[in-house]
Amino acid sequence: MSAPDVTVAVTGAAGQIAYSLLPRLLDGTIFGARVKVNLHLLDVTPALEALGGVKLELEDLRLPTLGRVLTTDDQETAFTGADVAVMLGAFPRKDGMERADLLKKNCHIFAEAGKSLARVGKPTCKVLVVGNPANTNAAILARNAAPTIPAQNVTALTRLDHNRLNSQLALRAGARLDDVRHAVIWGNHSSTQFPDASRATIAGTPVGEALPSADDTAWLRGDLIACVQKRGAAIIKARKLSSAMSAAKAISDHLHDLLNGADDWVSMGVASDGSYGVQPGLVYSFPCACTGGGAFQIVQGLEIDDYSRGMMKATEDELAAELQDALAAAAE
Ligand code: NAX
Repeated sequence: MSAPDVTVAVTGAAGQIAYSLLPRLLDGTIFGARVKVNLHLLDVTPALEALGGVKLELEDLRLPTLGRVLTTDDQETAFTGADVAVMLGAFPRKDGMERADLLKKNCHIFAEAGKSLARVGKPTCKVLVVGNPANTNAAILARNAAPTIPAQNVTALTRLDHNRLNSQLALRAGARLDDVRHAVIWGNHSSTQFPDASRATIAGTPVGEALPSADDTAWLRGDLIACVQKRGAAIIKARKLSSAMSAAKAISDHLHDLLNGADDWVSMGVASDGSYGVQPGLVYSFPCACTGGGAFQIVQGLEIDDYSRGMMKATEDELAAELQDALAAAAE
């Protein structure tokens, strides 16, 4: 018996992350080697010609997992029948643009996307928001996609930050990457995020014992956090473009674990249910345990010290202000 097809909608599909992501959606890792993946590729009208070129390249990959490829500038066409929607398309921040203007533009885009999903989306569709400001865009989308799409089906990408944190710990300790566990991101995908290595283990050893020197201790609470918080800016400075290859890998990791389960905590921006005192309604990055099929739980019962509480609150406050500004913009 052949495996059923899966349909993935990708918005912003003519952009640079999509160019690295699309082959990953077809490599069998996320959906299985025998599953055909139908791609619904959405971009704005002026990008349709470039998107047509992407479609030609997808055919030239000669991958047996490639199903139907549809290119469109119409959201409802893209979202119809989608099992997964990866939301890359967002208004980019331009020189001289105020943060409030960016929130306003994107609030409109993600509100409209949510409404389209509510009209034509499958209630089981898993929506991953990547376009920035990712957490707040996800919160806006979720409000507008309800009740068709439950809020827990809408997540925001903080896996890139998570991967950055885990890689830096492995590099410092000279350890294998899969020996690093329980290092997570709290809060916003922005420079206020809290990369938290306090519960990390490296090959089963608590991080404080694996990295025991005074230099290591200072690094764990200082340069490590700053490095992860500012990594995106460092890449833009060097490449004159934002992260794309690593973002595509992180999206693939996020979808893999959400759909297939994971044996370690992962970081995902998810609708707060009040866990750890975080205001419900915000999409906040928590340590999550994924059990497959899109199911996950926010890891409960972690002890939070005063330092961590302060870091978690600062990023929560930023998210609360972003959501308030976005909602005010939407009401204008
Ligand atoms: P690009 O500018 O290369 O591509 C964006 C694409 O979206 C363009 O083709 C554009 O035409 C399209 N687009 C714009 N408005 C649209 C709309 N209303 N509907 C459909 N398509 C639309 O950006 P890229 O580097 O691919 O990044 C995509 C988004 O990911 C950006 O918002 C970026 O800031 C964000 N990122 C988020 C990350 C995260 O961890 N959450 C990390 C990587 C990245 O910075």
